[in-house]
Amino acid sequence: MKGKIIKLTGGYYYIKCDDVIYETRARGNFRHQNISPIVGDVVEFKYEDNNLGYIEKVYPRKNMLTRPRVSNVDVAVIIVPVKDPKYNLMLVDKTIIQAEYEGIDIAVVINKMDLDELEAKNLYDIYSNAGFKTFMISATNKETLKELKDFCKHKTVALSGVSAAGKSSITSAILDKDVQIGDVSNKTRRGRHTTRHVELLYSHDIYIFDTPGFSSIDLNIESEDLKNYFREFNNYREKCKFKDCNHINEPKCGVKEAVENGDISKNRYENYLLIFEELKNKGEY
Ligand SMILES: Nc1nc2c(ncn2[C@@H]2O[C@H](COP(=O)(O)OP(=O)(O)OP(=O)(O)O)[C@@H](O)[C@H]2O)c(=O)[nH]1
Ligand SMILES: [Mg+2]
Ligand SMILES: [Zn+2]
Repeated sequence: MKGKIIKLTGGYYYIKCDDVIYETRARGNFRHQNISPIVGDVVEFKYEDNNLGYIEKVYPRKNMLTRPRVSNVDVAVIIVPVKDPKYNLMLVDKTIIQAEYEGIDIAVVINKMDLDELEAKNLYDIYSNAGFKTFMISATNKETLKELKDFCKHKTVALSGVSAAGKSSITSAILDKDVQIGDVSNKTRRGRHTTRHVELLYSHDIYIFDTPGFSSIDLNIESEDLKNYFREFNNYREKCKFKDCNHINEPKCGVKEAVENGDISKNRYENYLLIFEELKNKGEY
């Protein structure tokens, strides 16, 4: 039988085939093939009554993300909370880089706009000016979700963001489903890591990967390649004097000029510099 893995917990894979969910295990020999099935994979599996099923084969993946660990994604949607917890744009930019690297479409969702509208608009401007499809919403207010819901139609959407960014709230509101939602610690203003496993949830025409929050991401790219994953640089790099300009210390740099003119967000550019240093130092060890 052929189906799609929608959940993985405790060594069991839950596979959706038509409208039935089968509980299965991966066969041991997957280890030798250096492939382990992940949520989102389309697989071939055997299932006999009263017996646990087995996954026999993983079909080729269209793409995959490492954080969150999912495959066959149409769009990576990065959830950025305005407040409670405060956004972490370094993490947002790294998540974007990973998706750019994998060639996956990206959208940015500024959530919890009810908590600080001015700040929400500020964040919205950074990411929409950089060239991303950007939404400004309150997951707790359905009225603000219409546009995002329309965008998700007929797609498989992978949500990511820190704990309490609102991933499960958004999943629940868009799919009209009960999903476990956490809260924010009074003391630290951070989330409690309520969602523990990746799960692919769906209604008839939308698939959403609800995923656990994460607060760090390890990029496996060369510092010299980093500039290719900041899409807004593309509009200005022709003005750079050097063809292989990294837009850092080089003279006559179109990107730096655009930052000074306010055409490229300072915030994004500063994160570029920090991530570049990080990748360079990593390469040296
Ligand atoms: N004020 C406000 N609170 C929100 C909004 N969206 C989510 N929350 C609250 O934020 C808290 C965390 O929401 P979740 O949906 O559980 O967050 P999550 O991203 O799934 O978190 P993890 O599963 O821990 O990664 C809950 O108390 C939500 O009610 C919003 O737009 N406005
Ligand atoms: Mg959650
Ligand atoms: Zn340059």
